[in-house]
Amino acid sequence: MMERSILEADHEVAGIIGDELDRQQKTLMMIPSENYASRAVMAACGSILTNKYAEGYPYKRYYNGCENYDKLEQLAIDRAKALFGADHANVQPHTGTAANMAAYWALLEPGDSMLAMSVPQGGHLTHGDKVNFSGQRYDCHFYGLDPDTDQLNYDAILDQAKELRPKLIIAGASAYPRIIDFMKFKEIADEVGAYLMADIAHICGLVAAECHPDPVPYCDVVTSTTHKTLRGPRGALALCKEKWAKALDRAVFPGVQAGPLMHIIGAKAVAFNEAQEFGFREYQRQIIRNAQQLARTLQRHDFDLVTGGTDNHLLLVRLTNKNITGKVAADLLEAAGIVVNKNLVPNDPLSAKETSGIRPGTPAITSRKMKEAEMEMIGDWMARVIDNGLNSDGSPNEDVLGAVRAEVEELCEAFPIYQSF
Ligand code: DSN
Repeated sequence: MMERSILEADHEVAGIIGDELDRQQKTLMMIPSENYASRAVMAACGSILTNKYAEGYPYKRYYNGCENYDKLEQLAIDRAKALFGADHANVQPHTGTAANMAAYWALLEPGDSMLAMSVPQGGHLTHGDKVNFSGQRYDCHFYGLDPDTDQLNYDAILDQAKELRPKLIIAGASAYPRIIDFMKFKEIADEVGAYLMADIAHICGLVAAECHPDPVPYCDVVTSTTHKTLRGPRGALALCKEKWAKALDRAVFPGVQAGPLMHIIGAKAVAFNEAQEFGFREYQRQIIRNAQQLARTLQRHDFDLVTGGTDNHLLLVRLTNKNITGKVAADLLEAAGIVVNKNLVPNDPLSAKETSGIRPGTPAITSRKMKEAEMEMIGDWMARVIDNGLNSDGSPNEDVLGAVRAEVEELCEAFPIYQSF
């Protein structure tokens, strides 16, 4: 039984994986929080490291037989610290949510106040939204964007912070196309005596490659996922100043999690190493150049970009002038082989299920080695689909969608992924 391949052991699951490989190969993955992990990262994820319990931390485990896991986790920790220049790293959080939960657990008591960006303005569910544990366990308040610029207004955030005197300020977003100035956030936090945390899940690779200002010198804790721009395995990490090291470690284990996923920690170590390799910085720069080219192309087709462009890996497109919802646009684009997600735009009159916007991003297509010329083609196709993808009776225009899909597949074939699979 142990020696059978997945094809021999389970043709149903193997079949679905095969179909998914086909989908990933033949479509443009433009959800900005997704990426293609390397074969080396996936080799660690799919390795015998999955077979072991290793509760505790390196050289302080609750299980026997951990000698290799101690070395592995210490390697991942050392690589994370070196990559981000952090005093301390915890590489065990299974998800960004767990990392954030542990950060709050380390810094706050239940009922303490925090100030973060609201979800409708581009923040994240785990930054205090009322439907999330964070909003239920803590006293959460929100800053938004400047109504004139749709960008962070640090003076307004300072005024709000002075009024609220929160114990924690969170900097970080999941749908914000501009630079986040962590130094300004630190000034605000210092002025009101708050702790500062940054959640850099989206921009982690950009930060590691010095293509985005670095939060580490300014923050008490920095959390991130590892699978977005960083291109590692699906998982997370938390970095902190030395003074928080013990509290953070205790918060992750035994506070929030029990057994660590050692195969994923192995894959994180691989990813941290890849992020130090020659080529990673250029990859991150190209992500940004591609996003900016896509922005220019879409603007040529009269698309309204929130903030008028992008400094990072994603665009937020307000579709109001195109008379189409984010949901319908994303579904039409998917039918044409371009996979983006619908997204709320600032002050969106529609619900999160419909939305007035989409949030395309370039990390995964840049991993395929696509560049500015391809971004122009993709921008043209997006315009064709959104401008002409519906018939006058509201049904999908199969001719337009089919024609674009054929061109998308041709492009994907020219930029293959996982060729040896
Ligand atoms: N789901 C992630 C994103 O797409 O931004 C954030 O958790």
